[in-house]
Amino acid sequence: MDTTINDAKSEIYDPSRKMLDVSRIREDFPILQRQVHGKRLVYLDSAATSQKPNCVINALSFFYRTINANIHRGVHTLSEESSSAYEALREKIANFIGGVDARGIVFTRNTTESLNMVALSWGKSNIKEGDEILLTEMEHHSNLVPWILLAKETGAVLKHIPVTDNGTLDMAAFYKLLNKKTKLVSVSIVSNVLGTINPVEEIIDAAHKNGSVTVLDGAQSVPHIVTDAKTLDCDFLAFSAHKMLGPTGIGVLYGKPEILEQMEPYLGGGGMIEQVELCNATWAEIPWKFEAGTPNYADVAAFSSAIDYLERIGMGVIREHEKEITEYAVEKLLEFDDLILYGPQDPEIQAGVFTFFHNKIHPHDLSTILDRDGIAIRAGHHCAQPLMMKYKIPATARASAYIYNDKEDIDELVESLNKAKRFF
Ligand code: C6P
Repeated sequence: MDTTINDAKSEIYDPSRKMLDVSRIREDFPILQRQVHGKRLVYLDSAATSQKPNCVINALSFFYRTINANIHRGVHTLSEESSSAYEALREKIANFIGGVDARGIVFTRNTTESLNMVALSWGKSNIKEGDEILLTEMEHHSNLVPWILLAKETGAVLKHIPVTDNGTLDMAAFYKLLNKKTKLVSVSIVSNVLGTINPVEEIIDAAHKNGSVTVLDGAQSVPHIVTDAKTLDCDFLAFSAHKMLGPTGIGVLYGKPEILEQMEPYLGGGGMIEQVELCNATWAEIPWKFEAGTPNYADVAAFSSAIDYLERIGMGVIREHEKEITEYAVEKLLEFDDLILYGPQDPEIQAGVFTFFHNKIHPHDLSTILDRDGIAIRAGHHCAQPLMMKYKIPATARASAYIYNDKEDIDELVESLNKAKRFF
């Protein structure tokens, strides 16, 4: 597998600048060598999906060229190699998120499917009329809609922790909302709109003391900050491979094994059974009980290379790098008197997500103008319509950073924003 960063963390991270050697990292990402409208691609849309390094692209091709066989369904060499690659990633993921029990790692398609699985399986057996499900106003639709569906079906009541003016959770309100009827608390660790890093340790601790089950949406945290499910002691954690250099179509649901064991499967079919008769069936052990049908084992093999890549850099170092970019981007964006910048504006509690609204230029127009300069940002409601309604805006523009971005990318963003202003 080729990657230029090897094992030399110190060579790609400059502790005095607290920045990664981005020019070296960029060499590993073929897409970043391309031009858009004749300009260098400045990719500032990693919160939507990350770009892929050569080692991930090559791992997928290597798998199909040399190993490809269905898993757990044959005893020939290829099937055994394929099965062990698949199971080895389960162990790797378990270590990556803090050394949890690998029996708690279920492969899904994405964060969305992982959260739906909790609602459909755990939720249907444990939530009844009048029970309360506590969410937040800053959740992505993936952590709202599964609970809306469950509430409609069971008669449960949805409650939401409000977001304060500086884009953080109103913790005083959280303590008031938490009560004996609260059966489940489900919160994103990092908001995909505000970048806010939520105090999830405190939330989990209080929820557990209250007897509530806890779910963390880690879609925007697992790729960017150390996310230790063991220390956090969350009951469930959901995330997606495609936001952390891995392929699309692979997600993870971590669940505490003792909870997963009590849950019913939510999909039935091959691979998830122990014994099937015509009118009855028993289930496989966890985690296989939740993996019906042929899984996406080839992308799992490629995801393994993405984890290796991130680990070679180090998640702590990645966070330091993004903190520097956050501080710089916030400072630069606040210089615009016609932009509203959302989020905490504090790198200590903000990941590299910068959402803004220009008082004259619609976010879609802004994004189109930036695209002419080769700059990719996202415009829209970011699958967080309730938050848009709270701010009374239809959409925002959002730039988001990762390991291949540096301050120069922020400078280009700022220059292009200034150009857009002159244009309008
Ligand atoms: N947010 C964004 O541009 P999936 O699509 O299932 O991999 O991830 C869903 C999801 C869940 N929670 C959070 C906090 C997220 O940010 C996302 C994905 C992308 O913001 C695509 S909408």
